[in-house]
Amino acid sequence: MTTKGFIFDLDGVIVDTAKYHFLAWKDLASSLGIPFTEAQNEQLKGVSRVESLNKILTWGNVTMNPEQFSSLMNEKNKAYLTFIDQMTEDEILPGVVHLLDKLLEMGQKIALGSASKNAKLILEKVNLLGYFDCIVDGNHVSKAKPDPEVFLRGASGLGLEATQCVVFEDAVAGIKAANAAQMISIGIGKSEYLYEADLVLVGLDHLSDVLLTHVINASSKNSFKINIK
Ligand code: B16
Ligand code: MG
Repeated sequence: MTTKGFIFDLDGVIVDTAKYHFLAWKDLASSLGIPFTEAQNEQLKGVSRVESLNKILTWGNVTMNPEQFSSLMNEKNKAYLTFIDQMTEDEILPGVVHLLDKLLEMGQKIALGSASKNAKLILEKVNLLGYFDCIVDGNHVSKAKPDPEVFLRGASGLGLEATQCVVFEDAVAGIKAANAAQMISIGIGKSEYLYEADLVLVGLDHLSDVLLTHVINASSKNSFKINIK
């Protein structure tokens, strides 16, 4: 059997931490008098912490000096970590553990490719860290998704070519990054947003054994697309 590298995004694919980002950003925004909605939070998915704060300040038409900016970033992260601290295995999204077990059993390689600087801590909290051969997160990249850097580093960390890798992603920018890296891109969420992905599933629990076999045996991104049509 061929060996592929399976690169997982974290928030929106393995766990739903977006709800905690929302609560922490909402508190911070309201302390600045900036309204912040769940729809705006959607636009922060997959976006780095710095960029998220930049967006919120732009929406609220608020400017500040670098010291204030950095202190708000710390404040938001402190609030976010109080939620992360309470996380347990119960918060792992459906189908994740089953898929990870299956990949392990099949001798496939597994990596994380996330924008979060808290990724390792979150994987520890939900007891999944042991599955990952390589972790690339917000601490290791200089260019955010849609730049392919995070996934290219994941491939090299696994000792594989980019074309031997598959990405699971819930954010449009992440799908663009996977495509730019020439990896098979599997969108997790709604096809109305993730239409650039090679395949879209509502959740990892919808990845059937037949589809997984197609993914593993695909000789290229293009042949995968043709085979699943
Ligand atoms: P942190 P992902 C992303 O995670 C989140 O979707 C995004 O909302 C967040 O701003 C970003 O991580 C940075 O997170 O503040 O923990 O460094 O989807 O790339 O796993
Ligand atoms: Mg995500």
